Amino acid sequence: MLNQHPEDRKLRQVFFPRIAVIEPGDSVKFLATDKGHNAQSADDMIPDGAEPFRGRINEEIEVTFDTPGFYGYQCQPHYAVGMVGLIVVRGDGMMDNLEAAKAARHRGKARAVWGDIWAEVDGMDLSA
Ligand SMILES: [Cu+2]
Repeated sequence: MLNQHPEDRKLRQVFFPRIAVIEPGDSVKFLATDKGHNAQSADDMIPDGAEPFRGRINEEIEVTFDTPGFYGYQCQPHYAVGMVGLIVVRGDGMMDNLEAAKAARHRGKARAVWGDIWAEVDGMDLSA
């Protein structure tokens, strides 16, 4: 959770990296490197049966991901300026919620950032 992108200083309020590809059972720790941010799963952007997560501001939460699929998340205070990210958990059934996650509606700059993220995902080889 950063106030400024480490490689493009014009970009403010970012998760870096904003896409993480992991395996079932892996954990992700959201580091409060800069203050004033949180990480929480986005409504309608996690697989069926997966647990939503929600950290408090400045809280470093560690989340274990067991269900394959696409998990959108965001910083609550900076959602509208596009502070969002994606975790991809590979494995059987991982593609089941891709279209639903892509179909989630967004506002503000989050809409453009999600467009960029999905374009990046479309160009990735996610097979094992
Ligand atoms: Cu933030």
